[in-house]
Amino acid sequence: EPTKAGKDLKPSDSASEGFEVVTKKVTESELGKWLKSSGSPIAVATTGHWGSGSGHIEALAFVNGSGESVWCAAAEGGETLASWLASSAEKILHDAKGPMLAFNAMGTPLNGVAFDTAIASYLVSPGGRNFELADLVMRYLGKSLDADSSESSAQLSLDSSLEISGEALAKAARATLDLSEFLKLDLQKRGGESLFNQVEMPLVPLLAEMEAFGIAVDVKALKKLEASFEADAAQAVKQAHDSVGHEFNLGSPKQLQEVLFEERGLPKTKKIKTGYTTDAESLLGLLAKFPDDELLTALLRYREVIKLKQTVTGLLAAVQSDNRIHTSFNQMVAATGRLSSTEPNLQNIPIRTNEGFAIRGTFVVGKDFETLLTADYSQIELRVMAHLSNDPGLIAALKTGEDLHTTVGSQVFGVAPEKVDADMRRQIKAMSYGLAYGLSAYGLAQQLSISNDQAKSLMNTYFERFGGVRDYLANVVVEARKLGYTESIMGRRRYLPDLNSDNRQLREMAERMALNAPIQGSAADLVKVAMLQVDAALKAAGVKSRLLLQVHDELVIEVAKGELEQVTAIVVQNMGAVGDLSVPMEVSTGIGTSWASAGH
Ligand code: DCT
Ligand code: MG
Repeated sequence: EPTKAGKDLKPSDSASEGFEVVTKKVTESELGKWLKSSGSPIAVATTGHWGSGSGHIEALAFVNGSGESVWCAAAEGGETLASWLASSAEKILHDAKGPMLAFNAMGTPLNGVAFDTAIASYLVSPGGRNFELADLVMRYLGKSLDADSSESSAQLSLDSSLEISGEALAKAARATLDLSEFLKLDLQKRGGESLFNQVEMPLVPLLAEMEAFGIAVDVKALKKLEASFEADAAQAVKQAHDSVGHEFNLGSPKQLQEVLFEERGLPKTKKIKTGYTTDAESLLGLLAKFPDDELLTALLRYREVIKLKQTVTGLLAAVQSDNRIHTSFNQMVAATGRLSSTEPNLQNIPIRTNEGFAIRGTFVVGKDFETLLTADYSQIELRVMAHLSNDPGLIAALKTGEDLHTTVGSQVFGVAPEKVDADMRRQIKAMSYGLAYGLSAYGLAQQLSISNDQAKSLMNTYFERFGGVRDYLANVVVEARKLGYTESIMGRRRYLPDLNSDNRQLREMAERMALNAPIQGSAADLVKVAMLQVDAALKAAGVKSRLLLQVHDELVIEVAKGELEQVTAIVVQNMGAVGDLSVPMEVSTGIGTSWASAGH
């Protein structure tokens, strides 16, 4: 009789404050029998390695609902293991995306992961920095995993100590099972089940798939770009040297201070331990006062191109033998709910600059495909803000389909839309996004280079026209202070204990987060649902085209020959239908053989 998880769980030996698990190595046929009699769910822990869209699993341990355990070497599991992994039999894993990559690469895909304890703990504590199994069981269950297994299961060696590894793995599986019981209840208490089950869990295999696909790169063009940024940097160095009249190290803060504040006699910046700061912000401040200063211009240009060069070098290092870049999407890093990526970090590629355009130009369509298709949401934060605030003016402005910032500008400045000039539009745009990001009047003044009073008065006029937005934002903070958290449209919470801090700086930072978190969190919800629905619709249509990337509010799809029209329709329809907001979700698309030319 299969055992329901939790029902017959033997309480672990709390005296030892560890996990006592009896396990044994099994053959393929023993594994088959054990799995059959164990039912579901089964907690699984693996050892192996993974990353860059691939990986390999060495061994697996299994723990069933009664706390019984077996383990086996992956190579000895045979068809029995493969078919169980591929089946929908419910599995519980900790941070399953890595093992999914590895199993996919081995040709034995892992399906049926019903509960990922890392993902669950992220939703319970989205600001957490550490989602290692050993730390979580210590935090939530007050129990320790043995040192060798807490080393992250990927580190275990199988060579000389097979039995020890099996035991450590079994403990990890048992810890995962116990943790899942705890987190399931905790998620329930926090109303996070549907976000977990409908969004975050289904996203895990999708992200693994996208990482395995990767995106093709024109390596030659990328190397050229690296060389050209190097040349730009060298030129900026020369300009700086020429301007000063002698050589110096642009990377040395000490030499910089001497050149800037002594030799050049520029006004001193903020005092720091080692003299005066030469950070980007203060140099920009100086440049604003001395716009013709060649040294400042060269210095800032140098820093910019060095960063670009590093980005490109990082991209080159990430290219795999298939000439594709397989980034790792991270579901647990951003407290807002947004995805982030590493190796490479795709958010690092500048959006609007020529250099960013050049970098995206080296991401190209793969050889068996016809084109890249990009699709992104316009003004997603402002649409979310309109929906959440229910402000009739902002909703109407978004429904007209006219240029949003012009429409809002015309109302705030009280002039006809055609009288809203570029500068007015720019101010209004900064104002609107500023509100969505919790920007203060001071921050707005800085951004627009206007006085604090001017910024305040702009804000007041804005709020007169859009009172719903003002009331909503004011209420968000009050509510969050009372509850201790904010919530997105789909119930994604952000806990902000500092809202009640005695420290004014901490409190104000928490207030800005409270303003932004529901908007940013809802945008994250919507983009994630869009990914899932686009992916499901592409699969249902049986096309070969596939989702490759998600970055900012954009999806990048690789389109197979002859499928463009169908795929564009699927993408636009599914992205547009997400969320059921009180305003339309506007989607714009572009096509091209590179990510740059597919931009819009
Ligand atoms: N953004 C911001 N603050 C600004 C401008 C932009 O936070 N002052 C962010 C949020 C939106 C994102 O950048 C994209 O910027 P744009 O494309 O410039 O925004 P837009 O609303 O689409 O405006 P436009 O119609 O001018 O493209
Ligand atoms: Mg835009």
